[in-house]
Amino acid sequence: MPHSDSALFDHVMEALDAFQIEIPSWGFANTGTRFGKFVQAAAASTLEEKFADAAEVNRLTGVTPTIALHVLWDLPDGIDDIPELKRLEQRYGVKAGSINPNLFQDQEYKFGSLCNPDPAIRRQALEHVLNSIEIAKQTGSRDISLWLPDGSNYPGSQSIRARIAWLEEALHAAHDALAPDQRLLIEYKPFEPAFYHTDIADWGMASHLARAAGPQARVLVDTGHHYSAQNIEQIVAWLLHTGQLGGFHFNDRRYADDDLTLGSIDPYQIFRIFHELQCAQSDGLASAGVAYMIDQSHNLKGKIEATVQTVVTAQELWLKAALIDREELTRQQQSCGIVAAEELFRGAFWTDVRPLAAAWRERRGLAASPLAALREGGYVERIALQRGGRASAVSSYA
Ligand code: AFD
Ligand code: MN
Ligand code: MN
Repeated sequence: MPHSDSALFDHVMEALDAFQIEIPSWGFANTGTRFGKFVQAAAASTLEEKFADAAEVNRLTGVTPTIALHVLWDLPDGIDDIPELKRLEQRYGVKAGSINPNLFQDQEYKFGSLCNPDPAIRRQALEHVLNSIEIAKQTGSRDISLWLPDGSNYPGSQSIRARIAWLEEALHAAHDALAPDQRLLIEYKPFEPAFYHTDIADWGMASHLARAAGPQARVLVDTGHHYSAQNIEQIVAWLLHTGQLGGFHFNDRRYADDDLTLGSIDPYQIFRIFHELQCAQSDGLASAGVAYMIDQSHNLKGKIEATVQTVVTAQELWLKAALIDREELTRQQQSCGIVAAEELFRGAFWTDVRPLAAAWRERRGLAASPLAALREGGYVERIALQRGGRASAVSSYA
């Protein structure tokens, strides 16, 4: 950790230069909970509107050049939609990022997709994943981000081990279809929509499945997919150590997979995760390929405001982690200086980095406060009018 002010300032600038994060197309559209949704006048409903919103976030923040796409929602005609996608990339200066297959909404998947007892449905689900991989080849996307909702609701209603075997077979077939530079990111989630067992419920299951699938498979850590007592940064450290960390879906949670905006409930946890990542980077561990992605659906907040807020928070927490004096921390860890070590964490975490982040932005010709610039620019009001003020909208700035 440099100690002169100028060296520290350069260190901080470099830390923020190194940080980019991907935004989800579904974060701009009307979504909700299983109890319904509150529509917003400014919500995006076409792929072009999602690209326009993503471009506005990138214009303001400067660190979100890619947008995660959901195959059925964004590219319903599959590769036939690619020419339009390429036009939107050109027009809005944002590129397609990770490709997300959808194995959770078709009626055939009621008893599972890749883990369905019916081999015909398993085949249908695998075909969808293979199509998604083909789409990713056409969009030039490195990552296929696979979340499996499969599971069961009642004890005894399914064979857990039979489903493991089907899953190993399917993921191996999917892996074999990858291009040499592509990766299959296997996401885990303890429960929901299944409420008795979920076939990929924790990082250990995802880790095994990634190994069984092949060398281009990795584990995807969604920060909302953990029980409240779990130590996520320890999971991250293990996946970094074993070379299996593919990336993140960032969000925050109070109770379950709440998809709240990153850092809104437990910012210290994200700070600790970022510390593990930065340690790994400085130790030369191959963490450069780790995908930082946001996975949030804003049920009440204004969609674009919540996305800008999330990106700014992520930058601030990344910057806080960069302020930890890791050389001194190692010395304190070696000598079991418990309080001294913790104070290095706490000192960095409690530093108000907003002036440093503002200085970084101004050096790059960006607004010091992207959130204020969004409000002053009137973008949300304009699109609310253009998009026809659909239904009775909750205020954009609720
Ligand atoms: C839901 C799932 C999972 C998935 C996301 C996008 O819980 O996190 O990654 O939808 O498909 O949040
Ligand atoms: Mn996710
Ligand atoms: Mn989720």
